[in-house]
Amino acid sequence: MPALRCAAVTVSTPPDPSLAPRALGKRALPEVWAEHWRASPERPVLFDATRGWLSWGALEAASAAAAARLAGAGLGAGDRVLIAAPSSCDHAVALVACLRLGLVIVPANPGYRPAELQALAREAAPRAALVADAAQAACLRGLASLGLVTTPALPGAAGPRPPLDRMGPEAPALLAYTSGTTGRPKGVLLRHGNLQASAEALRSAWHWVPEDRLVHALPLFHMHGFGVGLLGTLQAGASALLLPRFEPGAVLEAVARHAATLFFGVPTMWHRLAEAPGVGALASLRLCVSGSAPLPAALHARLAERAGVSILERYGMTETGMLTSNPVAGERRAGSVGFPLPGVELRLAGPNGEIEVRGPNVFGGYLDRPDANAAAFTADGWFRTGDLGALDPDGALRIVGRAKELVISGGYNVHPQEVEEVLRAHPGIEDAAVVGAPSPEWGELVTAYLVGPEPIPLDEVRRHCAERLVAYKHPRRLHWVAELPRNALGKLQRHRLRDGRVAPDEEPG
Ligand code: MCA
Ligand code: AMP
Repeated sequence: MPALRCAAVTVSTPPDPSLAPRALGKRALPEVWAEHWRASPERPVLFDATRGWLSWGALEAASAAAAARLAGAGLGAGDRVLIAAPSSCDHAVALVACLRLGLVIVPANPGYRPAELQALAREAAPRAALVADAAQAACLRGLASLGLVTTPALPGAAGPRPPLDRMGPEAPALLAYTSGTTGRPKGVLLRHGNLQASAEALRSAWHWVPEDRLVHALPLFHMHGFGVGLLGTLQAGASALLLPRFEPGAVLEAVARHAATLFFGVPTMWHRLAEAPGVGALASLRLCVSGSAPLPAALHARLAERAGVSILERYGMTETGMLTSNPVAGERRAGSVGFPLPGVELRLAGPNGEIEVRGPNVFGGYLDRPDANAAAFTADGWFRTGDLGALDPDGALRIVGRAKELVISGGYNVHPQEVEEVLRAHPGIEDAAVVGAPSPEWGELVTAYLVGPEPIPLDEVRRHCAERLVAYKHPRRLHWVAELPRNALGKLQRHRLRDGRVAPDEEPG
């Protein structure tokens, strides 16, 4: 039996009874939204530069109208809709409409290249796709399983108002794909109850109140921007400004101009903000949160020194929503991801301390992948995160490593095998290995080691990757080597490349 150490302490109890976590995992998302739009239809909820402020009442009306169009196009509960677009009010309204109608959202990166998008669509088999980019729409049109593709407006004519807000917590809500290690993407199916549990736990732990206003500069197609930023805002009855992209000046201006109280970022964003002129504007925020990748202790200190803010770090995953957080009231410890959130059980297993979790926020399994599920869950039902942890004496969790082969660059996950497959497909490359090299700005920088009969120009390698992979997966450093380190069984030893134990023939291009 492996050693098990459990984190018994949960993140601090909220001071106010209205912040106590309610019905974790037991309600569908729209149930609580309806309370907000009935109670305060005039209050602002979402802003973008095109639409200005949308009130809760306007969100209800716009999402009902969008749902009517989706229903008019023949879509009904359980149908999957692929959505790929930059952040905007229209995007958020489409997401809310899907969830109210019982549709299952399949989020996609609007920067995916045709092969990536088609692989995802083949696996997810959506009945419809809402895609902002014309080239992406064109590459989906050929797929027989898709009923319709519209770009960028919602499909169909506005029909009669369909039945809305009828699902229970077990209804599927989100099917998010992770690239996976074996070429075939894995579908993470999250139910309404899973998403509600995570959003409600954050509302409670972060003392998220209707008066809070978030500057939201994260993509809506990942759990951080969608599950934490958007669903957290809606769960709390609060408001958010949606920025189409992250730019430090625009964030700082929005904080000041709109009297914001919250900002959530990945460490790369915090790195850029720390050096931005006017970073002191962050001091007016009630809460600054970092997640998706480790926040270096030096960056934590730099932000304290330059902006007077103590960043709160938290930890989560697509499969589980949010898992742990530093306390809002109390020490926000640099290098620690804090304590389990309400409803989350956490233990460290085995000699390396792999983090295993359980709770109403945790997904039920990868869609139609018994192989992957057998590996991902223990016999007693705990989900293996693939992250390695250690507990401080007071129970606070530190992430000390990863059991999984993964590079996290600027908060985006890059699976080395996926990039290696693309590199090996080039006729001038015989073998390739991809690792993450430490980078103060990106956390890890995608770095490729190449073997070939003779080195081809690195620009040609870059062009090859750019055609096939979204920009964040591109190797930023390329090295030719005589051979790749492999063990006696021929297995690639990536750690030897990461440790710099293989000398490159050529310096980074
Ligand atoms: C953009 N580029 C990147 C990245 N982002 N390259 C490597 N890693 C990246 N993350 C490319 C650009 O396409 C461009 O390529 C070049 O790098 C420089 O672009 P730049 O303008 O500097 O970047 P940016 O557009 O400002 O993007 C940086 C960013 C972005 C804002 C930090 O990466 C971002 O939004 N990251 C957040 C990802 C996220 O939401 N993750 C959450 C996953 P070229 O020069 O070729 O044009 S959910 C998760 O992890 C769990 C649930 C959790 O705990 O949150
Ligand atoms: P994703 O699959 O995109 O949901 O990414 C989840 C992974 O991001 C986790 O398994 C961790 O490896 C990593 N992660 C998220 N938050 C943190 C954090 N605060 N510190 C270290 N790693 C993190």
